[in-house]
Amino acid sequence: MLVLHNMQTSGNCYKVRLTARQLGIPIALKEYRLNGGQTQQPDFLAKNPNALLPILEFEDGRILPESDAIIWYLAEGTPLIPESKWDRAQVLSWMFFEQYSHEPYVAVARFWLKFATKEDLAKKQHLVPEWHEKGNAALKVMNTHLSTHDWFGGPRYSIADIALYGYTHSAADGGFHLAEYPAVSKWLARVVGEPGHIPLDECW
Ligand SMILES: N[C@@H](CCC(=O)N[C@@H](CS)C(=O)NCC(=O)O)C(=O)O
Repeated sequence: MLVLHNMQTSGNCYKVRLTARQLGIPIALKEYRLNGGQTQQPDFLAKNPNALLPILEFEDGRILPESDAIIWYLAEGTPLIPESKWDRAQVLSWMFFEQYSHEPYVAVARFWLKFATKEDLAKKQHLVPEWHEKGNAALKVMNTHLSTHDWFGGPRYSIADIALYGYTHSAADGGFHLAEYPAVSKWLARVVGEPGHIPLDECW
């Protein structure tokens, strides 16, 4: 069976759990503690020298890192990746946007503001305004797109929506005000209404 090396609070790991659940793909979880230091240990570094979760481990020992690559792998050949060449490119375009323009600010602000100790946050406090400025810019781009589209990767719900949902739904934890983005708020509700949706904290 596939094994997801997972941290329950991580939106990047949640993307994989959500995709697997909606596709009915059985996966086992190996759980890591937040701030537990396990990703720095030699046994983990042998699996992912980049020291990050999630990773997907195959029965033959192959390892796939990077949340968006993992959900692409799981969703290949399913309705969660559109068939048309243009729509597939749209899915990738939004997934790259998520990794470059959204996650580094929206997810990082959430991590430091919600999960870090006061002492650790104090060392990063000077970065909070930049995280908020760039995170809000990403939310504005999403809101503009969603003002004229229901979904990100073409005419249907896809892994582009899952990739962006991973941290957008919990953006308030990072000090973002989703009420300022009404089209994003409506899209979040549409995502929750998709068959097989599970919340981030759902036990496996
Ligand atoms: N681009 C990577 C980012 C992964 C990432 O930032 N993972 C964090 C958790 S969300 C992590 O493993 N941090 C190290 C740790 O917590 O030990 C992805 O999308 O998978």
